[in-house]
Amino acid sequence: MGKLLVRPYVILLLVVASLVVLTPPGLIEAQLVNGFYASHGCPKAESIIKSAVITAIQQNSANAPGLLRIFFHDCIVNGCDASVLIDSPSEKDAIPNQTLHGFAVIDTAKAQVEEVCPGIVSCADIVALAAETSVAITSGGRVSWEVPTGRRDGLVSSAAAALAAIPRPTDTVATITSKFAARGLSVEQMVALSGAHTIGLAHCSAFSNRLSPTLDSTLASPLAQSLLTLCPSGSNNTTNLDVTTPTKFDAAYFRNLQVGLGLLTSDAELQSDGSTSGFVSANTNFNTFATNFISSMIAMGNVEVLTGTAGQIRANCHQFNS
Ligand code: HEM
Ligand SMILES: *[C@@H]1O[C@H](CO)[C@@H](O)[C@H](O)[C@H]1NC(C)=O
Ligand SMILES: *[C@@H]1O[C@H](CO)[C@@H](O)[C@H](O)[C@H]1NC(C)=O
Ligand SMILES: CC(=O)N[C@H]1CO[C@H](CO)[C@@H](O)[C@@H]1O
Repeated sequence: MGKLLVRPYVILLLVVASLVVLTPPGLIEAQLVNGFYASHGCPKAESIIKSAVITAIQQNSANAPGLLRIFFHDCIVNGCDASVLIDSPSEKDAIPNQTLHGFAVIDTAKAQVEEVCPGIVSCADIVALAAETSVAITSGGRVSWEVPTGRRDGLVSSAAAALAAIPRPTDTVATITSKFAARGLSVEQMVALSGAHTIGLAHCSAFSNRLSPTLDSTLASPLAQSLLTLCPSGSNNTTNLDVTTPTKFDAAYFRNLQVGLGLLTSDAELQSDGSTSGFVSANTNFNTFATNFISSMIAMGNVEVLTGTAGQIRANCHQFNS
């Protein structure tokens, strides 16, 4: 009787033991956790970074969309490893990077954590935390979440890789879907993440393809007329990605798409393409969008992260440690 009871435990123990032995240490460690720095030498890291980002957004509200976009460009190229922050020659040389901004906010936050706990907090985690704070502020606290942390900084940054991986505003839904799929992100997640365009600006060059040589007939007429005035050929003007509530993180972006008020081709096509229009419709509900956006940001934040002893903790976010 006793033997019969013991046996399954013995088998289970053997199975568990062999799994532990056979799993490479890298795989056991390769996971982000909520509040990593609380138990890894910098309990104040998250609060320091959060207040640095809040201060920067209060000083210049354009920092919120700037920081959110930096996180996307970081993760979509070679994973979330702060490769986007490296100075030229680097990803910054790629054309889509030329309008990125908000790097100084990352530097300020990094300087403040370095003062309290030098060499502990990665630039990649600062980028991820800053994106969340930007969303929390612009949503009036309605969209916020615990950001899994423990990323380390990468050792490569390539303009060619950035050019290949970052979706273009003129890409088709199929191309954009495959660029997200290459990072393990689904079409549903891609649509939710595109909702980031509920805040921020685009330059005329990002949507001039919709104005000339022929006017895109899916663009609502009053918007088309104002964009034609805003964007004479060669113009460096900018306009809001969300034409109705440009500074509020809300679901208006998706409602805009349904009535021809998407700004970029890549926005407008989410509505006209049958593989994405259902997700656009679902995300017009704020609570649905908030839930989808949060889970998709966490998924994007996990793309090809370096953890454990991989990579390094950069001393200066702009440069690899020498
Ligand atoms: C789905 C494919 C995407 C394409 C083709 C795309 C493309 C663009 C383009 C062309 C701009 C305008 C840049 C400029 O002219 O200055 C822009 C801005 C922006 N993008 Fe995206 N994007 C995409 C997805 C995302 C994602 C997933 C996020 C974040 C989760 C994001 C966040 C932003 C933000 C916040 C801005 C405004 C930046 C600012 O105001 O400085 N985008 N995007
Ligand atoms: C910028 O936009 C304004 C309209 O808001 C337009 O009158 C002006 O010509 C544009 N400037 C440039 C340099 O494109
Ligand atoms: C376009 O505008 C940006 C920001 O307003 C500025 O930094 C950049 O130098 C301008 N580029 C040109 C070609 O005018
Ligand atoms: C923001 C940023 O770093 N932009 C860079 C993009 O690439 C060009 C060309 O190398 C640089 O001049 C910009 O500084």
